[in-house]
Amino acid sequence: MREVLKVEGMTCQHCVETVSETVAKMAGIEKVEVSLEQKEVIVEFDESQTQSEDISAQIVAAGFEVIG
Ligand SMILES: [Cu+2]
Repeated sequence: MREVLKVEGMTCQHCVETVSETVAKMAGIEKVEVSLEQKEVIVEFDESQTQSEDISAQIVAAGFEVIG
């Protein structure tokens, strides 16, 4: 499953790395790409192991805002 999340609050490359690492270490994540310019997190994951809500929750817990 591929999902594009709109994420607010990323201001620099360090934020991008924080979000990437936070998502990448979750179970079931196959691929994660973060675009600072587009304010997007593109994630591919195994739906049997995680849900987009769980991914959003982890991003929020890391200090960012997920829109929608
Ligand atoms: Cu930053």
